[in-house]
Amino acid sequence: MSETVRILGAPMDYGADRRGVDMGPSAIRYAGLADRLEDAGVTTIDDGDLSIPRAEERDPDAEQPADGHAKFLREVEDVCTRLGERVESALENGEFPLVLGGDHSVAIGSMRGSARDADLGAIWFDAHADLNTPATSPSGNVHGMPLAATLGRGAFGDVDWAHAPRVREESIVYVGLRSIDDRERELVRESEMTAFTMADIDEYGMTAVVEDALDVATSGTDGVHVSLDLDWLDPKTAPGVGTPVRGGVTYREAHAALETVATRHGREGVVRSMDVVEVNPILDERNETARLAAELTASAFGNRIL
Ligand code: Z70
Ligand code: MN
Ligand code: MN
Ligand code: MN
Repeated sequence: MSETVRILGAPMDYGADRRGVDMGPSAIRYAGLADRLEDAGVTTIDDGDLSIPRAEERDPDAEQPADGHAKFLREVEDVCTRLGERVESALENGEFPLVLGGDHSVAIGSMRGSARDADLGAIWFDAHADLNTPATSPSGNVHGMPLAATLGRGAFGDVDWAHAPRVREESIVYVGLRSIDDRERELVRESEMTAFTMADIDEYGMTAVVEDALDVATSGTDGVHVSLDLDWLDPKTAPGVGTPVRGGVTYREAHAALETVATRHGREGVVRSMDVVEVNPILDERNETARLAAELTASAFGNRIL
């Protein structure tokens, strides 16, 4: 029986400074996401986009934690609550929820929904650690905080993320980490998360790293959430992102990584949910980052040449 993927658009840019990631869902769809997924043998249903008020209509600092800064906190919470409900009901229908961001704070909603009825592991394909709290964040941007929010770390003021108690630190794995804030480095070092940096990919190769990451994320869990931040790739390959960091993953490494995920998913059905985030069409070159996002998602569902 073929897998049914429910596409959930979350055109949210509250969590990032560079405007434009709210156009990510349209750009990824326009780049042929549904066709690429159908090439991979998957049935797709597109839910369209969540309705999200424009940032200009809101005050980023209307509600702030006593200690620290988290812009548009209430707005992010509202979107993530609605998104989490959609993710949960897709899973209850036996479908695979695929969330299109938007900035990376959408992952708070994806993981909350995915972890509601399951112990969840996660693989974080990202240049960044996204483990800041409002107190440690240098920017106040919530897209640098989704893992802290999910783990219930840090004080987010009155905002209760109703965080998924079923995501444990030891089930979270970074792949491709290469940009980390000073205070965040301590948080990662002291955590029980597993971190594979770009140096680990150089040393062991992408396929071996992703195999290990899957072993960690599946151990003692009911399934894995895959979070793909396009700034994971090298900016020469994926220029359409808000926070480019040089020295990233190549085109071939990226496909190899997602194909490794697909192989394991095909055998064991281990992946429950996925998000594809941080595509910024304004900064892109002829939609190539969005096209890459669509292709890599298809690779994650087993698309092959032969
Ligand atoms: C920085 C911060 C970040 C994504 C940038 C950057 C975080 N650590 N995350 N781009 N996706 O502001 O917290
Ligand atoms: Mn990120
Ligand atoms: Mn339920
Ligand atoms: Mn990132």
